[in-house]
Amino acid sequence: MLPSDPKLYAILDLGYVSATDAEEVTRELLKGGADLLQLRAKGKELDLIRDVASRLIPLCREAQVPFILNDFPEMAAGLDADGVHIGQDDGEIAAVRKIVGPGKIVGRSTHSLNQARAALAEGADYIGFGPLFPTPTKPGRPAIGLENIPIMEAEVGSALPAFCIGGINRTTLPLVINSGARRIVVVSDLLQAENISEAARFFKDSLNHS
Ligand code: 3NM
Repeated sequence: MLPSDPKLYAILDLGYVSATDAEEVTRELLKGGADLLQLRAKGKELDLIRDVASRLIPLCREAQVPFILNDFPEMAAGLDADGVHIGQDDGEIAAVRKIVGPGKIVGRSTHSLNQARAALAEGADYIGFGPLFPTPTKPGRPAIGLENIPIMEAEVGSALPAFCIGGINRTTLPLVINSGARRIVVVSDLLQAENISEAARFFKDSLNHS
């Protein structure tokens, strides 16, 4: 189940963190107040992804933070992950939900207002909305900017948790919050922080006080 008012969604991206460091970094993210944790491992071997996921799930469970796997609904089901995150080209929510099973979280990336509306209509549990800014974590995807955040929050974010994503860091955060974002996903700024738990705490506190 999703937490009632999630603010900070952290992604453990194996493009930034080695499989060896995954548990330590996850502990830091959880300590800093991440409300959801996703494992993202583009282009990695399935066995490696399964191994890392199986080591992170108990940590998340102990912290009562949902563990979400990026892609691979079958693997998510097999590992009893709390949910799965899919992109625009990964099929229908209902089909994915059938694979991961009842009570599991299914989230969708959206890159425009219309995609956000469509994800709500088809029954996503939450959405990502971005990238707000160009970001090396997802190269080649055009930034959608900040101006549609209030419309997205009013139309979609009032019905399900909507996480703004893409290029959000401790410098851009005030701009993002002032544009109306209530929930965010952060990848590189957290994973590259000198003190990951303190950085996470900074994002979380800023969102809580906004
Ligand atoms: N998805 P960072 S942007 C994984 O817009 C991802 O759907 C995006 O990483 C989307 O916090 C993105 O390092 C990368 O910019 C976010």
